[in-house]
Amino acid sequence: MLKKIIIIVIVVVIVISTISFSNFSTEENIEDEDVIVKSDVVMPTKVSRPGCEDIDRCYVPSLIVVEKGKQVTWVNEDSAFHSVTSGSYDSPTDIFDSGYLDPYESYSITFDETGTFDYFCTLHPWMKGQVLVE
Ligand SMILES: [Cu+2]
Repeated sequence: MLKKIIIIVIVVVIVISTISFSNFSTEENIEDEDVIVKSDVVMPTKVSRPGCEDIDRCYVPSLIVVEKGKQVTWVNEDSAFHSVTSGSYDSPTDIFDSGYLDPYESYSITFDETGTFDYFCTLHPWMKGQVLVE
């Protein structure tokens, strides 16, 4: 009987330590994620030359649908400067403007109003994207 109790105690201790260890690893993973910027939209390489608009890959994805109040993050993965500027090249709207984003720089905005927001790159007029806030 005593043997059984000892075995049960050992099993419980092993289970508890396994659970604590897995919790610890989860916390470590969250810390790692803070370092890496999670992108919703990417500016891929070579978009500083015309052509990406033909295959709809100047901003990827070129249309992003988000819920009202959610943040959208763009990451410039190209080796050239780019911007995320509201409106179109012919008529910018002054709602948001990232300014020139360095390679691997990110830009985030929270959309608090519903609607369709067109945006473009001030340096490369063929680069166009849309945010649909629902
Ligand atoms: Cu650009």
